[in-house]
Amino acid sequence: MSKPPTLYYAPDNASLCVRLALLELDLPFDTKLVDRTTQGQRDLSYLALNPNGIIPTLVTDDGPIYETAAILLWLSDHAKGGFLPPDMSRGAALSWMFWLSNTLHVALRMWFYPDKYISPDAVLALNDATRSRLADLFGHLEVHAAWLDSPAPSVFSCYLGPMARWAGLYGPDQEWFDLSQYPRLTRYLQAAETRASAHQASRAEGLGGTIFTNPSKPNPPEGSAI
Ligand SMILES: N[C@@H](CCC(=O)N[C@@H](CS)C(=O)NCC(=O)O)C(=O)O
Repeated sequence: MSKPPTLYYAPDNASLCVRLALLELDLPFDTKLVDRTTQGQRDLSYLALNPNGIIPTLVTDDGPIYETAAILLWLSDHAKGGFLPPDMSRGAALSWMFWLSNTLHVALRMWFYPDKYISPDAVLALNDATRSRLADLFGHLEVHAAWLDSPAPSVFSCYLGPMARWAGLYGPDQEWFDLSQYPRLTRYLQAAETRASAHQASRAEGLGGTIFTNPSKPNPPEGSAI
């Protein structure tokens, strides 16, 4: 990367995953706020970078990159030594990355934006189904993700930390998520939130302390959250 990339972000949005990775990899980068209070993600200038109209986008020497998982993998590909968990095969890494993106993140989006998935009269039923689906998915992770036992930062800690954070903070029911049910995940998140990258991201986006294990609503210096 010859020119520092620019992260189009909004506080506590999926751009947080990318910010954490850039900080963890100690890469210089610029930021541009996408102001969600004015639907900045729908501005023509932003749509020219990311026609999906969602956050994040990372503008790089390779052009604009969108989709959190794609950006994280791209950063890993360009980092010296990569940014995958140690001793993990490329195949296993791709499997888990797609699971985080295609399965867990999609279920969270259904929790946050049910109206994008179903007609208004069926939203309550979808919320009930999604709550139980999310509990199953966090349970699946707890049992099957052996990489949770390795505290080394990676694309996974940068992606999963914010997703665990949001599970308890946003959506129609903010009491349901009980991290204590998942001791392996708890230890993993505790290690991730004590890293300098988490403190720096917290300062930049007003996230408070214990940003993954006991999060509070953000108080961002600018912009708005989900
Ligand atoms: N699959 C996308 C999802 C990103 C996403 O959900 N972004 C949210 C913020 S956390 C967003 O832009 N929401 C605004 C909207 O949907 O209009 C990715 O991984 O980048």
